[in-house]
Amino acid sequence: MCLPCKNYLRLRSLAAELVAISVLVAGSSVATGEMVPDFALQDVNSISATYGQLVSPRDYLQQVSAWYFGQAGGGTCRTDVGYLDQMQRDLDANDPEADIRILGVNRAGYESGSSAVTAGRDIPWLQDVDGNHDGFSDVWTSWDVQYRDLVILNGENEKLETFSLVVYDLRNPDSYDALRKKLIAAATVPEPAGVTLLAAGAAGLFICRRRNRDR
Ligand SMILES: [Ca+2]
Repeated sequence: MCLPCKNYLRLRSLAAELVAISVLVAGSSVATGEMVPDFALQDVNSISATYGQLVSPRDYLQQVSAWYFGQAGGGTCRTDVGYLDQMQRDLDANDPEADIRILGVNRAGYESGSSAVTAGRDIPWLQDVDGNHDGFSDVWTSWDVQYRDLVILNGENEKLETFSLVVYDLRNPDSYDALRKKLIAAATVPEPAGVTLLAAGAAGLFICRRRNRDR
């Protein structure tokens, strides 16, 4: 084979390797606004409505959902799940129209602590696995999350943001309120473009007027 041909084949092989590497790197993180990778994990919380079923984020399309990543066994995780369970009850009771769902994903290797973490709490608790035996929890890897991250998704399963309970511990009422407001905001449909709401007097009447009508 001629030298230019060998060089061409070598370059083509190198390009293919670079593409493969870039796909691996891209697959290891989820950017804001990007649809999260799908999965199907078993709900191991015996008092959850989906106990024993395989649960997927695609089950929550058309709803805002929030996914907590914990390690069952420690008191911190049990405390977090307690506050998230309280948040779910709070939202269901006071803002049912928002239809927000909160779930937990337990890191592979922490299976033995699940019963303690979920005792008395009925949010789904999904058990992650290490199916490819690389030593890392599969969904934790594909969603690129850290311990105590809460990933908020919109109704298209696109990531809105990651709310870290390490930074915003829910034992602090300000953190609890901040998360609650974020979830409600995520579930609130914005006004159509070009339309404004104008307060009309003390009666609290609102008039909807097109922004450019009087221009
Ligand atoms: Ca793995």
